[in-house]
Amino acid sequence: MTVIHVQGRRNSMNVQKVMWALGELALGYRREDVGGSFGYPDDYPARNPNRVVPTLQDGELVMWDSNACVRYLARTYGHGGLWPEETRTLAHADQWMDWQATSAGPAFMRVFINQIRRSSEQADQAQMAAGLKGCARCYELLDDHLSKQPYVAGDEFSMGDIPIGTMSYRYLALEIERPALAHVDAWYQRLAERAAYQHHVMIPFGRNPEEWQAAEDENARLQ
Ligand SMILES: N[C@@H](CCC(=O)N[C@@H](CS)C(=O)NCC(=O)O)C(=O)O
Repeated sequence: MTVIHVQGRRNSMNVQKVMWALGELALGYRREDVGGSFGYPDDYPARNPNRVVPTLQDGELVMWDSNACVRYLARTYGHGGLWPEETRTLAHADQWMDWQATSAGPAFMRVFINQIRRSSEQADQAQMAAGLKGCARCYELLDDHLSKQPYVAGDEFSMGDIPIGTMSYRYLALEIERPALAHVDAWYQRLAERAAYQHHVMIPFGRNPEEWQAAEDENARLQ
């Protein structure tokens, strides 16, 4: 049986994308706590010169960058499911993955870092305000898109939902200003019914650096 090795702490959003994909595909896996307060093994830079988590190993293949890892898993193990067979649907799944990485993700990180990872004294309010504005713009666009179809690439759940779905658990859980997002909320409810999403993504992350660290400790060793 295939056992995929993932290096990365359980409370990393980028690790969660890969774990969720593994869960959807019902693949065997072993996750190792790496990054954050767990630090990095000495051979990590040789495996991942980008020196962030996650790193995925499947047999001889070692690779990194979360959305690329999700694509690899979907293409290798999820034809007709996570990996849509129809080329236009596949193109849209791909598009929304890149959009998460290059548009929605950077805006969200400005919010998340200042709201959770920094103390209120350290928070950069200008960066936070810019992040909130960027997120509102991105989520209004997503809401409009999801008013026309149940999942980002069409009628079925696909790999396209994974990066933005992972981020959305946090965006919707934060105590921040958000526009009204009826269609995003309905899509999120659909994701929240999925066992792999519940297990790998819907993980409480606290409200401040102390609670964040406590949650990181609580999740150590959990698979
Ligand atoms: N583009 C990379 C970004 C990875 C990244 O920034 N990972 C964060 C965690 S979400 C990280 O490793 N932070 C440092 C650490 O945890 O030690 C990916 O998508 O995999």
